[in-house]
Amino acid sequence: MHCKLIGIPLQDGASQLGCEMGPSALRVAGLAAALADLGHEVSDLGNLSPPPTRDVAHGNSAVRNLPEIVAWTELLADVAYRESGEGMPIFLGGDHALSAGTVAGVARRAADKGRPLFVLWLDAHTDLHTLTSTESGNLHGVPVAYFTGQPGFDGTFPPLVAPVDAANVCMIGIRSVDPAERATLSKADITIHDMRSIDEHGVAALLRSFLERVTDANGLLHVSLDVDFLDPAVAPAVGTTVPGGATFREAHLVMEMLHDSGLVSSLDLVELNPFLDERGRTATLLVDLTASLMGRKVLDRPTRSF
Ligand code: DIR
Ligand code: MN
Ligand code: MN
Ligand code: MN
Repeated sequence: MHCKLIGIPLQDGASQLGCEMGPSALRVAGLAAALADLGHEVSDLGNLSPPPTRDVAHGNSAVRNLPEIVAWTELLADVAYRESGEGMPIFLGGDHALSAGTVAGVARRAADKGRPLFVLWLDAHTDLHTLTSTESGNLHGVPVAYFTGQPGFDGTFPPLVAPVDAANVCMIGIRSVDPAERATLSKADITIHDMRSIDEHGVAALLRSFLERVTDANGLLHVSLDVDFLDPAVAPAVGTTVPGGATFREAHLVMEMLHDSGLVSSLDLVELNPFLDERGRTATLLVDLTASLMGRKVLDRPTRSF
């Protein structure tokens, strides 16, 4: 596989500063070498430069940094479209607002190929706010609403070439949902597995049924991994920790099953805030999880054993 590392030094969507350093921390933790050791060709495309902004406004005065996020979304939709033509783009965040652009771009690519795009959203949060409903005003809380084509983004965010069907989105690890997000969830057809669901059924059963759907539809699969999917005890380097997250082994199992599925075509690694890390342990964990997704394993198993 040709892995393309694309650094996105974006922090305007989060409340705390520091995600801008995420791409550097992932490089320092050895991401390129870990992938090369697995036999992949690796191209590090460097960091994107913050794009120029223009005046954009919205009636909700709580919204923060809208011109910056709109400009990044336009840029990233183009970059993601271009880089998903060949190989596997790995987007190094940067806060989760970047997924508005990366998912929009890979969805456009999937549409070109005549294949449906599926999205696996690994996160404590559903990130389903609209510009109107967000109370914090932090735009890392809106990407899913945008790329699934919920109303309220017209006139600010770029028009979507190919909205993702909400029925093709699966969220795992959820444990913080705001009231407005709950209302959207009750209308949209998103598959959502909260932590209780993981506790009751095990993450493998939940993921397996989703991967079977992707397989049956001949879909492409984008994985968006927010650091706060993980329990803060193993991944402290994130501004929005929520207790009771995925364990080290649950997260690795997800990545190992994703590898065995052979379905993943693009990946976001987001919300890493190196300023909040402890001697690089969260960055190192993200590198190890990515290695599991890209084929590192303890013992060989028959392929497609998910
Ligand atoms: C909260 C927190 N739902 C908000 N969101 C996120 O600010 O809208 N935290 N995405 O990581
Ligand atoms: Mn998120
Ligand atoms: Mn989150
Ligand atoms: Mn089947």
